Amino acid sequence: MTKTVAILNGPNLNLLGTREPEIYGSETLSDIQQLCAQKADALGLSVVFKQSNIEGELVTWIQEAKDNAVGIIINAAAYTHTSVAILDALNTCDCRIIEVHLSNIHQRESFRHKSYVSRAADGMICGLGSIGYTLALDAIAARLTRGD
Ligand code: CA2
Repeated sequence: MTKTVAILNGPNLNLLGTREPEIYGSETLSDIQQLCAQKADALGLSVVFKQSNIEGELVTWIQEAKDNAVGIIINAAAYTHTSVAILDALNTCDCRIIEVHLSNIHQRESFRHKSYVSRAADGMICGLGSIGYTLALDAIAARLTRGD
């Protein structure tokens, strides 16, 4: 059976491509979803790609991924910097967790420098735009191949 990676996106990422291209690039979230689907296909993985503006919905999806996915790629957007609920949910998961941000959060306002998600993530990729998502898929595939 094909192994599934859950790619979860937080608030306002549905607006990608409509504003602030200098920070987030000009691709839409649907463009990123397509990139991820192509990459996953090449790696022999399947992806579930979701976005929500609601913190609790993201928590529910993390709980679902805990039982169904071999990895979680998460861009929790602004909840990255605030959400203990998302951290607690991630901490229940045994699968690989990669945190992704389109922008380099460390070059931005100081309130973006703290990430609750990072405390649960195996690794974090930021500042590389949409490529960060495909690199995260590569990282999960490599670790599955190595068996660790
Ligand atoms: O760089 C990232 O991927 C972020 O997770 C994006 C979040 C931000 O709060 C994080 O600090 C870093 C914001 C997503 C909002 O995206 C928009 C896209 C277009 C127009 C308005 C917002």
